[in-house]
This record gives sequence, C-alpha cells and structure tokens, in this order.
Amino acid sequence: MLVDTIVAISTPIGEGAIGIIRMSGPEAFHIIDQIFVSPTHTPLKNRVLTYGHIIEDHQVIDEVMVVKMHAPSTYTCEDVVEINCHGGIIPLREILSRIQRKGARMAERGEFTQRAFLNGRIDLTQAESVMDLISAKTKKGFDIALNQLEGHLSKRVKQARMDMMALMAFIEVGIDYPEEDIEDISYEEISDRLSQVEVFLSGLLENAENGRILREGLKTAIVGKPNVGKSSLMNALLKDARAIVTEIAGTTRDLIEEFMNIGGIPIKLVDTAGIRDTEDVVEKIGVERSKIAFNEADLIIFMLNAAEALSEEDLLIMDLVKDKHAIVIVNKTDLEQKIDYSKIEMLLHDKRIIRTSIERDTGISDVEKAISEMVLTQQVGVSENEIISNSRHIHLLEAALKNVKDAKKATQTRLPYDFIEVDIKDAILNLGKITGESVESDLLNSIFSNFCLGK
Ligand SMILES: Nc1nc2c(ncn2[C@@H]2O[C@H](COP(=O)(O)OP(=O)(O)OP(=O)(O)O)[C@@H](O)[C@H]2O)c(=O)[nH]1
Ligand SMILES: [Mg+2]
Repeated sequence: MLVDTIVAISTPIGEGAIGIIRMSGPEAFHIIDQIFVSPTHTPLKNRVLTYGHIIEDHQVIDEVMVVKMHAPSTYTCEDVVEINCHGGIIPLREILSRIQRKGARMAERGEFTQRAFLNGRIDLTQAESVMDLISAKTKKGFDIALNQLEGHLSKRVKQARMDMMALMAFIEVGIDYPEEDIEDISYEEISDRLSQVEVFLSGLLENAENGRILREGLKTAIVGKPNVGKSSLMNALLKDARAIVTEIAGTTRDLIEEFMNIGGIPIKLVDTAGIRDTEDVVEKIGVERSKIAFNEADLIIFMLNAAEALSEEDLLIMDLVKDKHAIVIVNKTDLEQKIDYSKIEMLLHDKRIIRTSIERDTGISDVEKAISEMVLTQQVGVSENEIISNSRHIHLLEAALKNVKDAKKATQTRLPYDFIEVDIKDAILNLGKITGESVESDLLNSIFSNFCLGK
C-alpha cells in the first residue's frame, strides 16, 4: 500500500505562545529539509530539538524549533516531524500551506492515531483511550483512560478470546475427525469452559455502569412540584446564578443542564420544570420534558417544601421516586414547618432525607456528600483498572456474553457441535471487534472521525 505524508496543526486553534505542526509519512524528512534552515546549517538529528527558520524564497516565515523522529519508534510508527512555531493562526497556516505545497496532505481527524493502530503499535481500545484522555472531564475519568491506553482492558479481552479459540479448536477436532480415536471433548467440559468465560465477561461488565458514569457524568435530575426551590438548589450547587429563580410557581420552563464535579465524580445536573397539571402550553411542554429527564436520570434529587403540608402533587411524584435511586431534600427549613416528616419517612423509607435552607445556605454540603456517597458506595470492591467506560466496548462485551450463554444453552440441550460452534464463533468475533482484531473499515473510520484534528 502506498502511504502518503500527512500534516496537521496539533495544538488547539487560538492564540498561544507556541503552536505545533505535526507531519508523518515517508516524505516528512524530505519536506522539512526543503523548508527549514538552521543558522549554522547543521542538519537535523534524530530526536534533537533544533532551532532555525522556516523559509520561502529566502524569506523567513517564522522562527521555529524542529524535531525529527525516525520510524518506527514514533507515535505513528512512521517518520515524524514536529515543528514548534509561534502560536498565532497566521504562522501556523503559513507553514502548513508551505508543507502542503511540498506534497503533504492535510490529515483527517484522528489519522495519526489511526496510523499507529494500522501499523500495529496500539490496538483499538488503546486508540480510543487516546481520545478519552483528551476529553476526560475529571481525574478519575482520565485515570481510567490512561489505564486503558496501557492495554489493561485489551489484555483481558484477548485472554477471553484466546480461551474461546482454544475451545473452538477442541470442538473442531471432534467434528472433523469423528472416526479418529482422539478423545472427544464432552458436553460437560464445553459447558464448564463456557461458564468460566461467562463469569469472566460478566465481571468485566459489572463495573461498566460505573465506568460510563465516570466518563459521561452521573445524570442527576432535580425534580419536585413548582416553587420548592429546585432552581435555587441548582444555583447553589453550581455556585453560580445559572437558573432563574422567582417566587412565581412555574418559573423554570425548560431543562437546564450543567456539568459539575463532586469529589472527582462528574455530575450532569439537570434542573427541571416543576411537575404539576397545567393549562399553560409552554409549561405543559416543560413538564413533559421533566418527566423524560426523570426517566433518563441515574439519580433523582426530589425536593419538597418544608413550609407546606404534603400536597397531592408531592404524593404523585413521590410514587414515581420510590423505585429510583433518589435523595430526598426538604427545603425551606427556615420557614414555619408544616410538613409531616414521619409521613415522608414512611413513604420513602429507604431514601436519604436531607433538610436544607438554601435561603440560609444550610445543608448544601450534605447534599454534595450524599451524591458522592451514592456513587462511591456502589463502587466498593471495584478495582479501577477493570472499569470499562466506552459504550462501544460495553455493547460488544454484552453481545459476546450473550453468545457464550447461547452456546451454553446449546450444550445443555445437547445440540450438535456445529450449533455450539456458531455461537462461539460469534463470541470470538465480537471480542475481536473490541481490540480491533476483527473489524470492518467503516467502523474504524467512524471511530477515528470522532478525534480532534492533529491527533
Ligand atoms: N424561605 C426560603 N425560600 C426559598 C428557599 N429556597 C428557595 N426559596 C425561594 O422559593 C422561591 C422559588 O424558588 P425556585 O428555585 O425558583 O423554585 P423552583 O422549584 O425552581 O420553581 P419552578 O421553577 O417554578 O418549578 C424563590 O422565591 C426562592 O427565593 C429556602 O430555603 N427558604
Ligand atoms: Mg425552577
């Protein structure tokens, strides 16, 4: 395959002290030699940063530091050149177009990482973790991505795949040489081996939900009837007057979403319109959206007003909250108390109840603590290097697990070996898709197109 030379600006666009242009491919060294001159005319050495100028028609375009790195010990496994120039958009564009005129092509999104994958330096889970590292929202999410970049997940998935391949080989012997005197693998033995893989895969998946939360944020919806102080809580948690607060019931009409970080856990906080029966067209749509947010949330913060007796509306929402992960907040404790606490405790007996006065700034830190505890207590015994956060991986692991279960079912009903083999083959295929050992080029393109330019 003929490989071309690609180039891109690898630093974010904007004004910075330096900007970096990266070039990779067989022509990279040839191109830089044509456009770069050091004052002492020393040639570029492998992995040595060299000062000089990018020139065109004997004119200096920019003052730069250049490094060249010989294949294969580079990010892409190809010859790579990096140019550190001034950070403004003008020098970067000028140098970029100069390089393009010398024959390099603009890189596609993620193409440097794609080459690292195609050249066998990293597998697919590692390539994907590069993107996760760049976009990690918290330290924990970053740690998981880093772990994945080091290949921990791949190792485990590869192990499961090898086990399945070994099993397949055993079964094939039985199918291909039935007359030979090789001892057949028994249904029991097949079933045993499948069980081992089943346990292994379920174990990996068990932590997947935590991984998703650490990566995408715990979806937390603040719900309650109008005017209890939902938007006030949103603002207090964000420490910012993000949502409009008024004494008029029905102030919030649309969902308001913001990211925040509580104890290293990314939280996607959603303020909703107060849930009630209403004739107002706009508010009605808002209430519908609140219900959708309610259903999609990982965690519900259910708010009540301490200064009012429990109403029909409160009881209706309470009924929905019962079966969800939820924290109950009784707000406005600074006012005269009319709410019946024992009734709340009875109806929501397994829920944490926190009393707050957002007006007086009391109880807010208890809310934060309760949120992080909800996440962390679900994580007991989870070792972080096994957390799977990528939804593509989760999906494929689930598919492989189903294949293994189907194969097991087939052994239990004593179906012919061919039938069992079909499921095992599918499991091998699905596991291979995680690491990129069996993968279609469409999928590759779609994965790498999510990258930023220059990576
Ligand atoms: N006394 C007292 N008033 C509060 C407290 N928290 C909020 N309020 C007031 O209650 C009113 C309603 O607050 P919001 O935060 O807009 O209530 P909401 O639940 O978002 O209301 P909707 O958006 O209409 O559903 C405002 O006037 C707030 O200032 C509190 O702890 N004590
Ligand atoms: Mg509101």
